Amino acid sequence: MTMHRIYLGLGSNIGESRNNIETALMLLEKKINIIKKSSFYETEPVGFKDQPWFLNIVLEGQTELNPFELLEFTQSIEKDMKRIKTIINGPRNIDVDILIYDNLKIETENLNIPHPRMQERNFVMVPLFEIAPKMVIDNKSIKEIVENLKGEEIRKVNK
Ligand code: PH2
Ligand code: MG
Ligand code: MG
Repeated sequence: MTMHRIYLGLGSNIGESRNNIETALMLLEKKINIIKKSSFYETEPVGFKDQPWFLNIVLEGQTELNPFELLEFTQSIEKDMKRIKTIINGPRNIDVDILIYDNLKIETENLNIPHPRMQERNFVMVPLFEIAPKMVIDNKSIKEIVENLKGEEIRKVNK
């Protein structure tokens, strides 16, 4: 019964985004022991620009699920929440992404860990830095990665 250390990123920009993320957190707790949660952040859309800003958070958790079971679980939550998704990088009511799973590297068609684009994304790296300021990713300190981010705007929500 080994516990695995995971980091997930959650996002929403359709409907009541705050409620959507809170609902997803509640559902995730069925199989994930949530250890840390970042603040909520309002974030400028990345990729497809002509859409509302997102609300994003990152969490650290522990789970017994293997990576593929975890993917199935996170996707079942998106399905249960009747995920509305239009185009790639477009608007969605809920998105749950696996960022990190132990020190594992996985490259398959459906699952890539660590999340391949996370290092460039303010909406992932800034909340991740908040909850894991000592983290090292690809031999770089997260502090260094965050200090060198360009790009999209991100604002911490004060509540
Ligand atoms: N998710 C995407 C594409 N673009 N932009 C922001 N700000 N936040 C997101 O969560 C996000 C995005 C694809 O999942
Ligand atoms: Mg995503
Ligand atoms: Mg996703």
